[in-house]
Amino acid sequence: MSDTLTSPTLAPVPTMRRVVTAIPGPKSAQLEERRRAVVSTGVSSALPVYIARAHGAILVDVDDNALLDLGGGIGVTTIGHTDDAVVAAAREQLGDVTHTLFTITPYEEYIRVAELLAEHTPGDFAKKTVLVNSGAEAVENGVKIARKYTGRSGVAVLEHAYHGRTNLTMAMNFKAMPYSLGFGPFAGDVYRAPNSYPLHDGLTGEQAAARTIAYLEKTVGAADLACLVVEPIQGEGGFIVPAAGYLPALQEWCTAHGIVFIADEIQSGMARTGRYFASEHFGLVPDLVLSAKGIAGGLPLAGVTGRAEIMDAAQPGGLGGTFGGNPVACAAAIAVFERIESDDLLAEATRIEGVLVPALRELQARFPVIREVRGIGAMIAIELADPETGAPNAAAVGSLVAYAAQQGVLLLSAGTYGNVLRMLPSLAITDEQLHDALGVLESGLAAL
Ligand code: PLZ
Repeated sequence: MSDTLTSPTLAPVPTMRRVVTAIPGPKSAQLEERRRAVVSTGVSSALPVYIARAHGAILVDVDDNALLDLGGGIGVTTIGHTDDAVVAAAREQLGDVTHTLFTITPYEEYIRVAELLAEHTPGDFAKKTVLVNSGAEAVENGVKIARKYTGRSGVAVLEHAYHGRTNLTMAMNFKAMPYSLGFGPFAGDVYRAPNSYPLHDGLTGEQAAARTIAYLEKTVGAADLACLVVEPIQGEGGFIVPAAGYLPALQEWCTAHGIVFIADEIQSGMARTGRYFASEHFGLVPDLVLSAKGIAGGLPLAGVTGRAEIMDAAQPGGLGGTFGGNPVACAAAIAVFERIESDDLLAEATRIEGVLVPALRELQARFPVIREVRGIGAMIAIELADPETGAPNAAAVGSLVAYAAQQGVLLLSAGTYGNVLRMLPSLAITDEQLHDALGVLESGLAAL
């Protein structure tokens, strides 16, 4: 294998990690100084290493270190950094037309993305889409549409959920720190119910669903709920895979009571788990599906897609926004869909699971700090706990993330208690790169 890949736009990016300075290096440290003067401290960076170039699963920083990226910008560069087809499509579109505002003078690329979302989201019925700029905006619009359709205002969410940083979505998140502390007053009529967390609740899907439903019926009442918003696999909460049968039981209850069932597939969707949307693993057919992150290969784009009669409840002019469905982002999204289809990228997620899960289970057998290995496809995590007390072990996660960074491997933490180490590599990551990262993780565990 050649040791470099040529990024179409820039100089060669290596295919393996390479650490040539301290992490962060001197140039990153200088940029960090400049940043401190002008960027709000409210915006933080997990690893203040400044990136100059990227390709596939590799990030190259300003000091010429090459990092093996197992975060993908939190599941955004799902088909790889600077994917050739995405770059070419975006570049071409940039020269054709960069912006018109779809609500003034429309363009075909928006329609094509809506067609692709209608085709690839679960469910065989007429679907419509609105395109927006960010995941949080998709959540906001999904709730807005559900409220208009049902004429009700209540919004149900689950414990350990994450839905964004806007006013409504702050109210929908589980974790106050850092997402909402001091940022109130918050949107009302949001109700948070217990979720299914098999490792900790020991409940079957049926039992957990009965608990969620009983909670919502007692504290709100089904008749006041416009929607239930769930992440099929909770992302920031720690890649929590619910017990079998949990989600279908919730959907059934929603359908019986006229509650719009909304799947927040912002982190779990777009080929991340070996299906277009994680809902498919659970046999779910959501009324509305929210997509963002990986949908446009790194360009900002998000969407709400769902049953035509629900999506059409919004009055003309009620949905939209200046940049929503930008032509360049749409052209990139079309290229992402084409790549997934023509190169069978869904199978790549399954390949990655096949490398990561057995290797992590082997590590679990040797390192009892690993409480659980879980996830589907290219969305895999380990939960760490004190082997004696079972207490969440955020310190161990912190040490592993820091150790890996020093070795040039970018890993991300997650979980309400910060005790989950998550991997959401791009589908372009090779087996060799995965084994390399696993080797670093192993020495990090040994060094704990
Ligand atoms: N819903 C399920 O995962 C974004 C947040 C990272 P935006 N998660 C990553 C960070 O620190 O900001 C997310 C998600 C789910 C909604 C969102 C929000 O998407 O595009 O960040 O607004």
